[in-house]
Amino acid sequence: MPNDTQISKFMSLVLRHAPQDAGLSLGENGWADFGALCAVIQTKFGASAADVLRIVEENPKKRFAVDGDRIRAVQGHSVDVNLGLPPSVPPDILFHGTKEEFLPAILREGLTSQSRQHVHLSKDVETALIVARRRAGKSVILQVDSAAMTKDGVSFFLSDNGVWLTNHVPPRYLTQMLERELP
Ligand code: HQG
Repeated sequence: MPNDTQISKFMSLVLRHAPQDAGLSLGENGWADFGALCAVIQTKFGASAADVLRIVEENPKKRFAVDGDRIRAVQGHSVDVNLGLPPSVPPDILFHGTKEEFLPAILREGLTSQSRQHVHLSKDVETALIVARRRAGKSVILQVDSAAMTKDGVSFFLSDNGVWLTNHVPPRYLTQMLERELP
């Protein structure tokens, strides 16, 4: 029986970071050939195309999208892809969950995309806390004044799974939330 989490992690690796590891390439807007990916997964994990479709469907964060004979990760890429998302107007405030150890650099340079293509922002504190808690150490939540950024002409993009993306958040738009403000 294939392990869904292992397969999902492999799909994230291939569709976001290293398509060449599976002998695949990402085409326009990050789409890859669904059949070719399934063939690799069949060999590596013994899982069928139906398993892959189920994993896409059941993925708790809806990380993947299938469209006919193609599949892509909806966000989180490190490889240079243009997802083709139109700019969207975000809620007035967005949130970013991170670790205390990154704060000095963040308050100096702002939020930068690091190894990914975008800075990832959450629509609520709860989601931002989940993002922050993926890593060990003290979690910190930053409020992002997305209304002011929008007013200043900065573009935001909404991924298909509800993550807000932008290129850079300069420090002047960031406010650290106090512990007592957190849920
Ligand atoms: C930090 C998961 C130093 C940033 C989540 C973060 C998300 C800085 C880390 C998605 C910095 C980058 C993305 C600066 C930012 N100096 N550190 N100037 N600017 N950082 O993983 O937001 O499960 O690339 O705070 O749910 O943690 O993969 O970004 O701690 O949506 O689908 O550098 O990944 O989704 O880490 O997470 P990441 P992230 P998936």
